[in-house]
Amino acid sequence: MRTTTALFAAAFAALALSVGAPAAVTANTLTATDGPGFTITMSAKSVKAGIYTITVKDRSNIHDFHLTGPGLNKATSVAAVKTYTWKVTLKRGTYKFVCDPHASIMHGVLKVT
Ligand SMILES: [Cu+2]
Repeated sequence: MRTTTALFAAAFAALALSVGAPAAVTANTLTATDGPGFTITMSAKSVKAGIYTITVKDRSNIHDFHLTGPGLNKATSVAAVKTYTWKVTLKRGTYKFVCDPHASIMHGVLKVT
């Protein structure tokens, strides 16, 4: 019984915190990577339309990460090995991402509904 009360109190505290900080709770985040091998990834295959923060980890000096789709065309530098933070608006449709130098083998799709 005491455990149940404590759990309820913890849950209520968490709820109160979330109400106090809606921005943190509703943040839409994605993580994208390219390299170090011949791989390119996006952390989701499908997301709802909205404003997203995409952390792009460009881990190779022979690859880039290039995202295109409705209203968007953004790319990292091929030469740079760097983590980028992109704030983007994703609209309904199909977004494609590629590594430009190796687009035939390094590519993927992000659906936005
Ligand atoms: Cu590449």
